[in-house]
Amino acid sequence: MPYLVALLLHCLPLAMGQYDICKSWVTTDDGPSWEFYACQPKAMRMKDYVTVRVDPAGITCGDPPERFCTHENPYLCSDECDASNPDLAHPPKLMFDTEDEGLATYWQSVTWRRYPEPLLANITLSWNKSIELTDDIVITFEYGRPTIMMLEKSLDNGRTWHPYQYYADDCMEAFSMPARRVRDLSTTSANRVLCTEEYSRWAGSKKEKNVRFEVRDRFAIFAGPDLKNMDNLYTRLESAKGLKDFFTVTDLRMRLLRPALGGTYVQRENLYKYFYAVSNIEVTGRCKCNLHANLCTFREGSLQCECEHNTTGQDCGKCKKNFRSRSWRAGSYLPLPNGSPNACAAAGSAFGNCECYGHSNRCSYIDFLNVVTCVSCKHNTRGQHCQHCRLGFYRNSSAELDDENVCIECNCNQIGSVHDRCNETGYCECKEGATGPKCDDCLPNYYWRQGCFPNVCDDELLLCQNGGTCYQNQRCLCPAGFKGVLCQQSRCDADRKDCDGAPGARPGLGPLLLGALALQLPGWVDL
Ligand SMILES: *[C@@H]1O[C@H](CO)[C@@H](O)[C@H](O)[C@H]1NC(C)=O
Ligand SMILES: *[C@@H]1O[C@H](CO)[C@@H](O)[C@H](O)[C@H]1NC(C)=O
Ligand SMILES: *[C@@H]1O[C@H](CO)[C@@H](O)[C@H](O)[C@H]1NC(C)=O
Ligand SMILES: *[C@@H]1O[C@H](CO)[C@@H](O)[C@H](O)[C@H]1NC(C)=O
Ligand SMILES: *[C@@H]1O[C@H](CO)[C@@H](O)[C@H](O)[C@H]1NC(C)=O
Ligand SMILES: [Ca+2]
Repeated sequence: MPYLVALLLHCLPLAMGQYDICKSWVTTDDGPSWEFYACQPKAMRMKDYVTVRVDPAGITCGDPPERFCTHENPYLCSDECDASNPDLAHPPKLMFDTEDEGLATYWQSVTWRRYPEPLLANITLSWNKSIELTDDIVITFEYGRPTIMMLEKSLDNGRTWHPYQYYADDCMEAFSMPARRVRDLSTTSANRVLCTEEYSRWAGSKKEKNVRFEVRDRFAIFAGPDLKNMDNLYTRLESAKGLKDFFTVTDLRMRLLRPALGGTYVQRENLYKYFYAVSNIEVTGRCKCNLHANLCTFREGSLQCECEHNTTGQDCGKCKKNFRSRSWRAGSYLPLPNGSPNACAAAGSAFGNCECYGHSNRCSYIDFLNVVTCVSCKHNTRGQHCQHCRLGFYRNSSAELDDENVCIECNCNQIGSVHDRCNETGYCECKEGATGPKCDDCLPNYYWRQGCFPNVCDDELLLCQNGGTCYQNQRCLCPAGFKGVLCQQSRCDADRKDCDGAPGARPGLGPLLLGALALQLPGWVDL
């Protein structure tokens, strides 16, 4: 019973119902209408929606069956793990079930029989949805907490990972970090990643089972010890850079690096008492919906915000189609107590009739032209309504005008094209000899070398004379005894000793072609 009361008190401030409605029907002087507020879903037990992965393969005990003992009973190794027997198996899902009174169910690793090779295990939790932590992460270990472990988080569904907290019985030795406590952090360091020794020391496996990531202690830096001043916390979350993101995750990973040692050094003669056993991982948080939803539902295997304010997306992270007259913005906790919805607006409704297709949040009236025009068009757009693409960009024909991808960069080849602009289908204007949409190719009879140049020779047309061969259309490789651009000139002219045996052939080309070549090759006059 005392436990239950404590739990209720514990949950109270976070369940207090701030920002829990998105809109209400109100009556004003102009008649009834909707009023909109910033809103967020309730905090939930996130372990109910998680997928788990345990690495490396073969780290879960029981295949083959294995005996183990405990630190309390090191010489009574009668406990058995057997994956093929439901009563003796310890699969990962037992970290997320509901515990019956007094009877813990747990995932268990193999024992440290490969000592001194380290006993390493990763437990990765994925939600495929960004969630905001609202309470401590609590990991419960049976048979002792690891002497070294690390918590990591991802914000992008596991593509990149960042350290979240380090845990060791000796932080300096394990991570070369000084030991710190979250309680000692200040308002400016509330999102610091630190190493703590509080949850790794041996205190008997029954007495101290939990390893925490302290969300509450961090909130308390702003909201006071009982989290009474949540307004201050919300103000800080809104204004302090990176603070909101610090409490946001899509995935968590526990890296277990060294098991409990029972308060002493590793005893090689009995390695069956070293292993990891996790009975519960409690993660409390809410779906991140950018303050545009107060409901989050589990559909098709994923959490999904039920977006209001004419927003859409898994996190309500963009405006609905036809509601993009200004750019999307997250709702704000400020001003207190109801915040700002920053709702998406229907095209044409935002600023009289100045439509900016969602590429600008501002319009301005230009007095001497008597027009209202969008200011600072984003997404490479320009124009009174941000309806054109900037120079060097062209319209994506498969995108709506209010799409962020509506303007595509021309990407004209700098050498091959006349300038960096292109026509409506993305074609650049090419210099002589260049071709292709981006002018990065050469027309036939031209070769590429920092631009397109007309071919000097061509093997097919046999332009190189006297047995010369054409090298990359750029020049003729002449046999000994001949020189000139097309090997047309006998070396005899310059050096009479070489003349013997040189074929006296003269060019066999028709006068027409020779005339053309002469035009192309101004240096070549010796016919
Ligand atoms: C655990 O994950 C980390 C990356 O976060 C990886 O470098 C390491 O190899 C993994 N360890 C195991 C035992 O799979
Ligand atoms: C993740 O969520 C998105 C959006 O709801 C969904 O399209 C996708 O299939 C999900 N992926 C997995 C692996 O569940
Ligand atoms: C969203 O659009 C609907 C019209 O489809 C409108 O009635 C409603 O007021 C809009 N909501 C907000 C928050 O702008
Ligand atoms: C054009 O717009 C569509 C729709 O938004 C998008 O899927 C596509 O990637 C865009 N094309 C380019 C080349 O950016
Ligand atoms: C753009 O230029 C290409 C190549 O010159 C041409 O085929 C295409 O029709 C042009 N598109 C438009 C819309 O003018
Ligand atoms: Ca359990």
